[in-house]
Amino acid sequence: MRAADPKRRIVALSGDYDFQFMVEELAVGAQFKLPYLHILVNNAYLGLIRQAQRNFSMDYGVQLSFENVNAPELNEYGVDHVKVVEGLGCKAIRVRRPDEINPAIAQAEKWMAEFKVPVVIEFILERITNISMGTEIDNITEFEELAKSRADAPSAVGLAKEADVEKAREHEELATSRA
Ligand SMILES: Cc1ncc(C[n+]2csc(CCOP(=O)(O)OP(=O)(O)O)c2C)c(N)n1
Ligand SMILES: [Mg+2]
Repeated sequence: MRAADPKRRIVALSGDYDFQFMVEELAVGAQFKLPYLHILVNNAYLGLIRQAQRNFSMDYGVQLSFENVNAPELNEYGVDHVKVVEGLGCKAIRVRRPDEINPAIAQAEKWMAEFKVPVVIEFILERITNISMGTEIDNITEFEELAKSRADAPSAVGLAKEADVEKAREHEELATSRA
């Protein structure tokens, strides 16, 4: 895409596993100077497959986590994607907190302009979350209670301002009372 359109902003999005099985493509981006922004959402899991296995009470062969002897600071998130990306001639930044996102994007844009290579921003996510899904937009299954307060999802919603959470709760109550 970048080769065909040298100007437009390009953003790719992948999970950690689909990133790992196409990772060699990054070297091609470095080789031919094809800058784009790649967002990598890392839950150290084949998350969708883990969720599908719940019906069989299984959590088998879908974990990507392990203690990386070269990178203990990853806290058992396994592959050190930043080092892999750098090894392939590209640039990478790891983000753990929402307030790091905007500075990371600004840094990525600088690097793309300067080095003309792909830049990966890795977001470290919670390892286990169940995605809402269904056959129709009005037939969505929630696999767990909606997170309504900090206590429900301390590492996610807990980072939102309490006022925003309150607003979301009011909105939901209104929608329920209309239904
Ligand atoms: C080429 C290919 N191989 C295998 C699959 C089957 N598959 C669907 S989702 C998935 C796991 C993806 O894991 P990850 O990228 O970490 O995303 P997550 O579900 O954790 O967000 C796999 C292997 C596929 N869709 N395409
Ligand atoms: Mg994953």
